[in-house]
Amino acid sequence: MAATPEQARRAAQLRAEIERHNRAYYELDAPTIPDAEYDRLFRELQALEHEHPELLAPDSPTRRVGGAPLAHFKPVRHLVPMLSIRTETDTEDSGAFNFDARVRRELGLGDGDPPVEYAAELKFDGLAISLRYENGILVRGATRGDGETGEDVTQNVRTVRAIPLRLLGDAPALLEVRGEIHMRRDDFEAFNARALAAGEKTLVNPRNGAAGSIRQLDPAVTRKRPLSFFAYGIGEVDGWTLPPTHSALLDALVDRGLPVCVERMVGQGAAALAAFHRKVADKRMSLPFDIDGVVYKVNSLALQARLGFVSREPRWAVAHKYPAQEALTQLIEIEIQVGRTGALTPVARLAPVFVGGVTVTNATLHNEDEIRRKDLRIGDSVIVRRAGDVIPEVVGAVADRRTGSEREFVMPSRCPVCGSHAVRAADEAVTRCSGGLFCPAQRKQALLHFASRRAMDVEGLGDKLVDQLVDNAVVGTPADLYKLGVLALATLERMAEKSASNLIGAIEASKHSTLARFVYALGIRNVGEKTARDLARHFGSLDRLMSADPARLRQVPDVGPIVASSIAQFFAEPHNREVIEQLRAAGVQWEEGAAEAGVSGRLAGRRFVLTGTLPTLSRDAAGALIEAAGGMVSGSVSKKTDYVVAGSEAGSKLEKAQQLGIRIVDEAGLMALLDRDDSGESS
Ligand code: 5U1
Repeated sequence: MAATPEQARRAAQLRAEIERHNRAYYELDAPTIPDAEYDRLFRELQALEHEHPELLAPDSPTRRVGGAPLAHFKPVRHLVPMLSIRTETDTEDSGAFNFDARVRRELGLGDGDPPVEYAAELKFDGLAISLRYENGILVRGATRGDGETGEDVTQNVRTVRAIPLRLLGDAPALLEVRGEIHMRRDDFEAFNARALAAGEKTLVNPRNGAAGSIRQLDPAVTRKRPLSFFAYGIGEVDGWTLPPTHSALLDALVDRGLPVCVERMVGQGAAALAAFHRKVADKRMSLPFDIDGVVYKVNSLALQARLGFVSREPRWAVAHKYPAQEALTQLIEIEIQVGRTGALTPVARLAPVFVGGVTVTNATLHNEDEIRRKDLRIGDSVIVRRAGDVIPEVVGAVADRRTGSEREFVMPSRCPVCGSHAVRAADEAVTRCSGGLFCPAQRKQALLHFASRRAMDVEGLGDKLVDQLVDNAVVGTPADLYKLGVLALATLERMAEKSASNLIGAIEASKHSTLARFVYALGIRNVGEKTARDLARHFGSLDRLMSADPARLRQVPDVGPIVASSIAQFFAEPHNREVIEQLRAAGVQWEEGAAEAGVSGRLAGRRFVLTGTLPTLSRDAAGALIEAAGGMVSGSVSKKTDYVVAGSEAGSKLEKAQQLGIRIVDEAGLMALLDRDDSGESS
């Protein structure tokens, strides 16, 4: 059934409204309706067109979905060539002055003549495109190609919502609009975040994102890419009297609904251009899209015609570039840096490359997941980016350049500084050195924390002194503090004898502490003051705490799996245990108590060793029962052992217990002990 006039009117109204929203979004950067409402209008139009195909106008926004994939792009001849632009790389003002001098010479202007009027714009970092509008309708989109012949990318161009499918107002018979397709940085980041979450390939940078998207044979792929567009010139025109200046031409394009960037100006002479170059340089980083320079153009179209071209470059325009923000170099090695907190950070060692105005030789790679995500291999050709004052970043690898000799990066299992185990918590991206008390990279941090007021409270041991003590190799670990003498301190800069003896006094005083403070002072990751207090209260003794496995640690209120494994890893590291032993040997002490559960527990303070297979209880279950009653379970038999619980096939531990005359019980005996404490010896 044919559409009613009312339906035809509604379709036209929807087309206009949807395109108005597109313009508001892409030209003015000011969305006028929520996405859901936009989608509702779009679906309404789609339904009308589906029911009445005669309503499907060539400029309908529903055509933005594109057609079937192509086998290849058809060539398109540009009757008005798409020219390239001469580049001034001189980063100083001279770029503008050189250009002005050339223009004045070509125009035969002398010193007494008035300044030339120029238009200045941004040079977008994207892909040049030519859009052909016939009687106001977009009929073709073409890439620049070699300037004479480009590729027909109409299907893809139609999917770009920033490009109007129909011009506003009275349309010339023919108007070719030239401009740049680009990708905003926020769109690029959002796209990559979504791609990452979906396990899909990410885009290397906004420019490659834009160029790669337009050259996709399947428009369905292009449609999913968030592309934007700015017009900056024209090609073939028919049926339109051109305005007298370039700036007025751009205004006329705006009137016809084309997005033109608002960052542009008209000024007289070179000084105005140089000022624009500097102003844009200052705001370059805060622009929502990448630019690689600014463009200066003689504003008068008549003067442009007089100046003409030289080897495909107009004499009336120049691009005044900024230092490149990206460069290609080689990833020579990935090394590990250990931070003050023990984080192992992979760092890219790069073949020196000039980028963003400086020579870059290193860039942080953050963590091993980041290396996997970017699929970086040692030996790769990589793109390095340095935007403004931002730390250089390795954007990605150029996989095409691989030779096969590249190596995968493997995170080391030991800290490269101290050799302690490197561990990565299940929920963390960062790998850390577990030798917090011992590792030279963490020394200063460890000492400052150890000496801090709420830890061991060594008054007078601040940043500067710790720097000196560590830098002069006077102190390595907290245990070394207790070996310090006035003489060693007096060798330090600005250390008077009085302050030295005050410090020695403070160190001496700190020997008498509490278990909670000491545990906190160890600087175990995820163990703050409260957790340290809870641990001290629960275990009552450092030995009990040090021998507790994660399951046992989790019995402490508020200690979850992450904290428990931090603690267990810390005490599992022999380097840390050594320093703790040295601290105790130096006289650091506190009053120990019974384990919390053991206050009323029958096995408080008793040491057990489990060996062999018990008839009903697993080792873990038996251990948990002992510990719940305040006892301790250790792995080896010594004179300090009170009981050995032996099951079937008990081996050397049982023999040793017999040799040492330690009481041996079986499972039934253990159960009796749990009831009666002191009895239950097996015969
Ligand atoms: N803004 C702007 N970019 N851009 C690039 N204008 C402009 N003009 C160009 C190019 C290649 O060429 C014309 C000067 C022909």
